[in-house]
Amino acid sequence: MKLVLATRNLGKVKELTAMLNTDQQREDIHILSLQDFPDAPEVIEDRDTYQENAAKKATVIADYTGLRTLADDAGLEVDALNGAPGVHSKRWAGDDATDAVRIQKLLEAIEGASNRSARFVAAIAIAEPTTPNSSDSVNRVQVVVGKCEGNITYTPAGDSGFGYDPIFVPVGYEKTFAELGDAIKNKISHRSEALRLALKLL
Ligand code: ITT
Repeated sequence: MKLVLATRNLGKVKELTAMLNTDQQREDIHILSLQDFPDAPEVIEDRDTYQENAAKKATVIADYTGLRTLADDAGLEVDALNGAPGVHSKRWAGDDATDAVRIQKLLEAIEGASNRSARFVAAIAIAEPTTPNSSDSVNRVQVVVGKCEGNITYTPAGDSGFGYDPIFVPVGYEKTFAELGDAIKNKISHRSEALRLALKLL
């Protein structure tokens, strides 16, 4: 079965591929990514929820490729910021911000906060392409959600993973995702929980 990963985030491609190949042992799935479709349209993430953004990305790319497509929309919810940056995690610090800039802005925003609890949330959508004679768009996309609770550190540590991984310590651990490395992150992360649920749909 062919499955397109509708993401331009290479950190996500790496994690999803590793989880599908090793942890979930889905050798039956032939993984393609947007690198295989360089002219695929850019999908604007303008919805209010992770679920809606993931569904939008998956359906647009499924229709473009004509193949079953998986999309992931994720974010970090910080309690001291009432859940921000949340669904706006990518653009929160400006369109062209780097991971380092996003991290710095977050650490400054919660400087002095005693409650540093937070969670990663990931929605994964799986969409089927529209078939020429079908008007049934109701059931062609399914969405699941995974979460991972943790706390924000005072300084970044570690260099594996991507995004906010250097400042997020998952509950039950004393190191950041970026220090713990891919093998542990891929077992306990928001994305791994969502992927486990998503694979039940395939
Ligand atoms: P695609 O839409 O192309 O998939 P993206 O980078 O725009 O990639 P998201 O909108 O889903 O991805 O994620 C928004 C940001 O949230 C992302 O750029 C990271 O900074 C952060 N993020 C998401 N998942 C993360 C993870 O597992 N670890 C650390 N940061 C993460």
